Amino acid sequence: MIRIVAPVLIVLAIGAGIGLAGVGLSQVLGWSSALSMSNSSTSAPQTASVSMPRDVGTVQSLNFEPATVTIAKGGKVTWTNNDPLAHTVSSTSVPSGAQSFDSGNMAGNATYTVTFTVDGTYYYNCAYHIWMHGTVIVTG
Ligand SMILES: [Cu+2]
Repeated sequence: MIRIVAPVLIVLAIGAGIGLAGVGLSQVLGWSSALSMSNSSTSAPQTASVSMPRDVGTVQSLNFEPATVTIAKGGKVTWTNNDPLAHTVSSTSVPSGAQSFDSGNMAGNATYTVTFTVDGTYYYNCAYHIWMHGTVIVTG
């Protein structure tokens, strides 16, 4: 019996060693992917585009698209009204020291661009349609 058990124990020991090596490898891989994730989130784009999609003036499940954008400080956001109905881009809350903004009436196909020089979170809505509201996040 002893002569049979000994090789089995050796096989188990080798298997455990490979298992430990595998855990070590996955920890290294997990660490490197965490690093690449933090790298990719450090720089926001300089520009973003937001659409008022067709029918957003009547279909309340629609909204500015995308409703939230993130840009770098000094960057620009351009809104395009792709709906036949008129809309506005009107700030409702801006960071301390930042200027409020209001596009006024935007007919179909109109565009409106704002340059953001103060970092922080800006909230805006459409003055005509209470379900239309968006957010601009400006990173420092
Ligand atoms: Cu609107």
